[in-house]
Amino acid sequence: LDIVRLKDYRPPDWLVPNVALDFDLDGPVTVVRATLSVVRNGLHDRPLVLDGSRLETSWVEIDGARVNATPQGDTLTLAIAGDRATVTSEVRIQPAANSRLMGLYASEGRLVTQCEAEGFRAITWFPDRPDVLSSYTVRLAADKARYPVLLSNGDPGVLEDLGDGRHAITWTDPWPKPCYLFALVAGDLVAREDSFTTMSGRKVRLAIWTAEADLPRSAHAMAALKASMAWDEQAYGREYDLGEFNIVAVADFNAGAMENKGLNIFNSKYVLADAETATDADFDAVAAVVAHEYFHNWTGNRVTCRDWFQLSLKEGLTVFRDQQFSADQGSAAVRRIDDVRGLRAVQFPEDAGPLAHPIRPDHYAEIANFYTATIYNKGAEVIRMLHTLLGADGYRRGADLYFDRHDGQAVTCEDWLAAMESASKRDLGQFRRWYEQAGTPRIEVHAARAGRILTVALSQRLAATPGQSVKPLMHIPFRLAVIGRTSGKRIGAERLVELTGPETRITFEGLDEPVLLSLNRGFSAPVVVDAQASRADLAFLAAADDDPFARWEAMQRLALDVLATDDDPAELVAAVGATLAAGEAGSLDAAFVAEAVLLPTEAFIGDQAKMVDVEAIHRRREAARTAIATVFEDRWWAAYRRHSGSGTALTPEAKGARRLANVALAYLVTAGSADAVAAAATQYADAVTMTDRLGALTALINTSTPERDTALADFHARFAGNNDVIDKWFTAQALASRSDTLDRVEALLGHPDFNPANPNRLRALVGAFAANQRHFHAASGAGYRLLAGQLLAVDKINPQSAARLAVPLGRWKRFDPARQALMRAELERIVGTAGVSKDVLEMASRALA
Ligand code: B3K
Ligand code: ZN
Repeated sequence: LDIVRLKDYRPPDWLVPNVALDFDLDGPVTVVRATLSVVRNGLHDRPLVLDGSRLETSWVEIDGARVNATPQGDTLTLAIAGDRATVTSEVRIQPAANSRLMGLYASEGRLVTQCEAEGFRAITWFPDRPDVLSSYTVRLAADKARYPVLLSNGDPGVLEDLGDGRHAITWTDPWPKPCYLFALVAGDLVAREDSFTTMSGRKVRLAIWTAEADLPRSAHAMAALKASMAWDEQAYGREYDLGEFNIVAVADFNAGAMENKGLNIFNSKYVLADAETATDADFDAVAAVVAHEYFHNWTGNRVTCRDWFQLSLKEGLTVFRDQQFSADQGSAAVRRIDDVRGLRAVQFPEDAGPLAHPIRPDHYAEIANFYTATIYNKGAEVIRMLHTLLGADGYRRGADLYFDRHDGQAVTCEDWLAAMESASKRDLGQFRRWYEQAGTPRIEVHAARAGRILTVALSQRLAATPGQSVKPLMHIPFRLAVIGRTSGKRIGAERLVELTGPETRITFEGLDEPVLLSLNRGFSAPVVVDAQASRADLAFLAAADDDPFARWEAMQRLALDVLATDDDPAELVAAVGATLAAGEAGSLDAAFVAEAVLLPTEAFIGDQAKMVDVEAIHRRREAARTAIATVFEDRWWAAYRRHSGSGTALTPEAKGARRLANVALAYLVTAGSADAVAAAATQYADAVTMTDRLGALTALINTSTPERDTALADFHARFAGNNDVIDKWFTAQALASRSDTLDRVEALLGHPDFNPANPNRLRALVGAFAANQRHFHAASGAGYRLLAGQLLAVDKINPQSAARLAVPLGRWKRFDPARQALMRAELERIVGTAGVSKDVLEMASRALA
């Protein structure tokens, strides 16, 4: 494997201020003519080196003269005499045969592009790196009937009729951009149109393009787009900068969406939503992704990355921005809990295993493998910590300065930090380590009481990660408070402590009653907290902590403590009862209650132990679930009756009610009465939202009842042809804990609707199955074999999709020796397979290390 290293970064030898692209899109072969104006960058005599991948080159000219240019593998080297030249080339590419979904490819008969990170080289010869910024003029010519809509970045010219049943249009993007932001779309699409007037009074035309049948499902995305545009003006002072903004929904897409300048291309899963087909979580995800891609217009596009090691510069920042946006739109507390749950489910294990890397990595073989939860979600936590340390005003001044200084540039994480430092006058020297060091810090907490004073000692510990054995101390903002053990009230103000040394001591004075610590409030830092607390104290905090995150966390800690043993879960059951009571009394809202009464997942319980005991975790968790279900059966019924039937409204209250009703229904079915199964079947049949229909199906999925089979069959028939919904049908079965799950998944691999070339479908079945701890980690190793087999098959179609499937096998160190051997054997089988892609080879060999 060729390794690319940050320390080898050199500015580009040649710049490309202008690009003209001419696409002839008809037929199985697309002809691409590119005209690059190239300018020597600095004093040197090096040639122009262009990147290309799988291009069939017809000819190359320098200043109008043909040159005998022979590509060497994926590069084309051109000797240029002067300091500037015009380089023209013609290549042929075959989008219909492109199953990698990078570059130009076909999806349901439409032509679309995906260029980030290195897809542009599959379209034409070009210095494919983000620090080469160019102004683009793009002409698209195609058959009118097959490709009635022709889109690219920027502003459109007039549609020309070419007279032979074909038409053409030229798009001009006034904003220089790296080639990874180039996009084109051609096909039969219809638009939902709207407009937005910016803060300076410019009217922007908005369009969301979908297949005709999907048009009604784009209303939510449009509303989210307008809300995002307004929010970015108000929260960051950032205004949109083109006359139009287009979003296109595509069925086959490697990622969630892509922020191409003025032409965002989306995985249809993150655009299309209506009550019948999308859950409340889907609605929220659509809004978050629409916002995320829109926010990239400033954090990513106007200010872009110098090189791909800086990926978190745009991704961590933009995730933080979309999290801020989502928190402002609905229930901030529940959003925060959700963000943390996601971080812990994916990023913490990544940071604790062989695939750990800092948010700014310093080497990679295949950059596509670094679109990780660390870059995105830990990256967002790092930006959030800056926001916490600098305060909202200091942070905003820093962001303003960053945009002022770097508009139109390709910059580094260091530039972002330098702007934050200048604007706030704070020294972020030690804080920079968050960018360099992998691993989740642990904070050990010890408290000692003397009279009315409580002294709290907080020490940080950083475990070694691959390639980083010695870890200098971090700068960690840590929020904490004390809660009176008698009064149940917070005593004094919350404190924000900056942990910079090995140990930090703080005191809480004037205490008149016993107290408990409320730690890492709001999850102020992405750390693991090690603190002693009795189960009784955790139960108390779960009822009394005034910080919603810390309150939820107390219940999680209590559950983890109980589920780590074979103890009677009575204390946990009682704490759930107290939370239900607070909900009944109206002192907690339904959305929060629903989150708090859910037990941690089997995977997360496993993450707490040195060695995951798959069977014991399943057994204990089921026992606790059953106890919670049966002890409170009447109250679950009461909660269910009170909260179900909340219609289709998308208010936080209605969403919270649906959530709690479905949690209650799942507990009721677990308790096992025939009435509960009947209620689930009725809810399934009468549902007016996907939240309720899927909630009922999920509640039934682990039962062995005719109602389950009926609902599953109905779901498939009812939503036949709707890919996003059929994905849910696959996922529900892959996540089931029923003992026949592995056989079911094997059978589903042969289902006519299973298409591993579609990344969503692959993730819905195989990706979901790998998250099913009990069955993926079956002692026989059958789960591992299934995954590796799929990975190897998909690698021939789409290496990026395949490489992602290696991640779960990388957790082998956490399992018993027998499972370790089985998991390693599959990784070795993958690494030993001839012709395996670079993407897969890098992931599987890192996972083995
Ligand atoms: N920037 C894109 C990343 C897509 C690249 C996948 N290899 C999506 C996003 O973060 O907005
Ligand atoms: Zn992004």
